[in-house]
Amino acid sequence: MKLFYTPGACSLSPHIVLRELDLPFEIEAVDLKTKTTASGVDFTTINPKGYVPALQLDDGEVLTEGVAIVQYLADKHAPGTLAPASGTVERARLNGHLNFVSAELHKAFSPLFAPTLAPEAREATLANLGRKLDVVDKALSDGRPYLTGPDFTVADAYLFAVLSWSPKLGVDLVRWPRLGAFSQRVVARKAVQAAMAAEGLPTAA
Ligand SMILES: N[C@@H](CCC(=O)N[C@@H](CS)C(=O)NCC(=O)O)C(=O)O
Repeated sequence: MKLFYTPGACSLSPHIVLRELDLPFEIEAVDLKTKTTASGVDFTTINPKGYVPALQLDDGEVLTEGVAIVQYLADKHAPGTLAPASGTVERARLNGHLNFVSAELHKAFSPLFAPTLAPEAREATLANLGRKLDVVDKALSDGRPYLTGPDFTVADAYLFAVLSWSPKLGVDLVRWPRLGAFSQRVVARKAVQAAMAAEGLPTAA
């Protein structure tokens, strides 16, 4: 398998999952500006949508969409470990978290990546993002270490990847101490350290 990724992007989520599952895989970086892979291939020939992550399977099949990739990996390689069994209420809850991180939280961060964001637009973006952060912060209440309870799941890998953008984008997580503690907890995991090191990222949460 080969994961197409960009350092520190949302592709960090499947990267963490591949390492949590201790699977054999390669990684290849993608320049998102030029849409070119490190080996010089036009990335849009691999993922016509032009974004990471993309996972190329050993038979050449390419999977896209982070939430689909992480569920495929968990279900195929360690059923019931990083994702509860399909058809259970627990799995439906996990899907709810994955969908919230993808459709709500990830996309609430996105405008902040624009190099020129007017101050009023930034303020509105931060207010919207704050409401989404309130939701995940609440999900971690009652001493719950991870989104679905005591066990790390694929949703935590994705939440961690998205939260890791906060310092760079000037989002201070001090208002959400549970999210800061969550990031510290996740970054301490061996697989997360290995994924971040492989992407050339600093491992301080
Ligand atoms: N719906 C996609 C979104 C992926 C996405 O937003 N990727 C970003 C990096 S975090 C990207 O590659 N952006 C470059 C672009 O869209 O041109 C998924 O969840 O996999």
